Amino acid sequence: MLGNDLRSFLQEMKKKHPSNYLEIDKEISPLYETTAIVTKLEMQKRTPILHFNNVKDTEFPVVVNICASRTTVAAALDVDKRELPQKYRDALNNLIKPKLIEKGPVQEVVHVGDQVDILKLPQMRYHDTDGAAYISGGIVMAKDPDTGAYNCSYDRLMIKGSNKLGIYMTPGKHLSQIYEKAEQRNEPMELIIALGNHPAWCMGALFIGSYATDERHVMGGLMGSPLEVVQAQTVDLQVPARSEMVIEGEIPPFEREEEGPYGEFTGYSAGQVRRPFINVKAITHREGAIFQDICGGPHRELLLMSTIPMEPSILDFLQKNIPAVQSVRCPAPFTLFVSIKKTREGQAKQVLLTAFAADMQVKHCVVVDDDIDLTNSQAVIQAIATRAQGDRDLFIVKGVSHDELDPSRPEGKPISDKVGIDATAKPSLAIFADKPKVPAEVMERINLEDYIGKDDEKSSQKS
Ligand SMILES: Cc1cc2nc3c(=O)[nH]c(=O)nc-3n(C[C@H](O)[C@H](O)[C@H](O)COP(=O)(O)O)c2cc1C
Ligand SMILES: [Mn+2]
Repeated sequence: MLGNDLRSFLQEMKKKHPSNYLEIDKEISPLYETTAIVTKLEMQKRTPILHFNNVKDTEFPVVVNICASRTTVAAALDVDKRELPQKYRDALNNLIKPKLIEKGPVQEVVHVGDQVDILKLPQMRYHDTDGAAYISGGIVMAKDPDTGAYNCSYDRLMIKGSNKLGIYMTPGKHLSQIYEKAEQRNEPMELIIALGNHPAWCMGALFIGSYATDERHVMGGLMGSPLEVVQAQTVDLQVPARSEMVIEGEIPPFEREEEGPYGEFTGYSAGQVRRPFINVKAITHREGAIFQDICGGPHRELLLMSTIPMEPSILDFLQKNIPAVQSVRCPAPFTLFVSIKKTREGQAKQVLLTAFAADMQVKHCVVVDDDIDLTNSQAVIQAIATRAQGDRDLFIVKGVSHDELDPSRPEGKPISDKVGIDATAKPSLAIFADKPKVPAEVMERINLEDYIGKDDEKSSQKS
């Protein structure tokens, strides 16, 4: 692992991968300006870590794009980017519990009660439709009131005042399930928000899978050593000892306030709705804390943070059930491609049903044979065109519980139709229509240079 917390990781990146790490001393406003820089770089297909040393109206420097490139995340975990999915699967099969220690740097500075002031943190606004400044780069941790098992997730936090945050918990996801249990007991749900985390912790927090799995164990698995934690100051929870900053608080039961609007990963703005909110009880941080931010909306970091953990988790789940599954890819929100080495009739439909069970976010799923390269979306579309028939190979399950952020959902209902497409060759790839090819002997014999000369700029021009 590169470094053992965010700041040591950044130091190592500066030394070893300077082209992927830009430090900016010029003053920048948190009002849309960092998003403008991220957006302009994305237009050039660049996603370096950006470390803004001088952010208007706050003492805290801001880092964004910590997980915005596979190369950076792979470097953080000390693997090549091609080994990243396997590294994640290995972690899932080697979970490591956190280790409670006495003291941690995250509590070098402690603000409790009246000293709490969220308005002193960077007030990040990403897009013109955002209704307020938001904190979007924090890992929210809470525990099940029955079992004590922790859950980790990223949840957008709307700054509502010096000690109050709005929160968006997707109905059906684990944090909302814990909150429902707290409400059934008429109790507040305590939580902590860890900000400024090593990429291994970020990736672990986003594990997709069973409610019972404590994502901190996945973080341990990714690091190959336990996540160190200390006791929080004001709530009965543990906090990561080496995070840059922690916010502690609780969500009262049954109370609601307006939250939103907010530009989301779908590329659309989610509207204002009455939702639960957090009363903040403490903010603790390291000396010279770095504020980690993730650009809200459809930016590279958010997409990658979701897909890097999602693909190996779904692949692991599918292969444990159906070994014929070869690989998976999430090319866009709510969309999954799966490739299989088909061994039985109807197997692709079995894979589709299993994929819908693997994660609530899977809305459209396409299964192809393993001769199709899933990183080539054009090849998948071609397989649908040439190997599928709508009547035989497409099925729809209507009205399934789904992410309410899908702007095409029926008005006011967090449901969606699940669409499965079996785009495998029938009855099997081996006896499907012949694929024309130039005979191997001719391919070998013909030397391109003998006919068209050296591959200069003119001859390689794309049509
Ligand atoms: C940057 C980022 C922001 C996110 N914001 C939210 C959010 O506001 N609300 C939410 O429910 N999920 C959000 N998610 C998705 C969840 O964090 C993610 O699905 C997580 O794995 C859910 O945890 P669970 O499986 O334990 O329920 C976000 C993800 C990322 C990467
Ligand atoms: Mn969970």
